[in-house]
Amino acid sequence: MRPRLHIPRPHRRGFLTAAAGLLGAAALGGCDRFAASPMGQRTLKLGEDANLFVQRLLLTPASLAKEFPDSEISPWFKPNGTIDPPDRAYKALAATRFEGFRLRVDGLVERPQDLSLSDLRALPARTQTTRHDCVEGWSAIGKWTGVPLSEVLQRAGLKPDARYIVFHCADTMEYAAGGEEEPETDTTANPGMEARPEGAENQASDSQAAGAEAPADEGDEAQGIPVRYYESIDLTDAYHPQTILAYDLNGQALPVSNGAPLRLRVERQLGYKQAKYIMRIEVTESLKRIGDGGGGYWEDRGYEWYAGI
Ligand SMILES: Nc1nc2c(c(=O)[nH]1)N[C@H]1C(S)=C(S)[C@@H](COP(=O)(O)O)O[C@H]1N2
Ligand SMILES: [Mo]
Repeated sequence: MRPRLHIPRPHRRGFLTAAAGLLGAAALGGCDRFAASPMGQRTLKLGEDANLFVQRLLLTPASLAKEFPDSEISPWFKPNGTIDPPDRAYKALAATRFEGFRLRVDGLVERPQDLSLSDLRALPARTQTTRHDCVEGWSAIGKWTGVPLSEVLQRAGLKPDARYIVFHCADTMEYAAGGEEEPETDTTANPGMEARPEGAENQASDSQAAGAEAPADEGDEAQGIPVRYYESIDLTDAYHPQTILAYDLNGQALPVSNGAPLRLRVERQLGYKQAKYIMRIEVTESLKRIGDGGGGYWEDRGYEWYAGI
């Protein structure tokens, strides 16, 4: 399946130009002040400031997902898909409450980053109460707090060829046989329904229960190569103000079941885009060489890459 951009390439420039036009009229908090200041005029150019500029352009009310009052927060945010990654490396991190966690940011960036949870919490934060919609047909409203993805990307600095942001997750979904035939996968499964094809999690926990040494994160002859969850978005969504790397849910540290220590919120898309257990963010020019090239674990199994709500 070919990934599709939300805004077809030829229209993208038009969209940004239109957004720029709105800048003159709309009151955008610090933005209009910045743009109007002599300093702003001078610094709104290509380079470092392009990130900020694009981010501000996208802060138009029409493009925001609906946000809800606290009174509408769901009493329980149903965990779905992987709820307890079987991977040994992940379990080790979870055991120390993610003290050793470092979010790796690499690929087409000027300055690769390794950010601890306290690094991430020290960056500007955004809180948003939004509705999550799973293709399975259920919804939940949660209050998410995290760092805008744009902040992290700005620190890393995108190279000119950057077009996609790929989220590599900790959780193994299945094992691929190395060098042999593709293992049979259940293409009828809905994201979140039977998210783990038979065996993956059980294999890992069974072998652990039995005291075997087989690591879920390195693969071996018996289990094959781990296929982990991954997702991707384009730069338009990456710089959207509601696109955050969330570390809190409803004012508490994100539970493991909902994606601890860090999960994506990309609010104008469906549940399966909301990558949990993010370990690494890779900036790429193309999605072709990642996974099976569809742009995500479920996309590789036939689901839409742009899963707009
Ligand atoms: N790493 C990872 N991210 C994931 C999934 C998963 O299995 N693994 N499932 C997706 C699906 S289908 C949904 S609906 C949401 C569920 O998020 P929740 O557990 O917070 O409800 O996570 C998405 N992100
Ligand atoms: Mo889902």
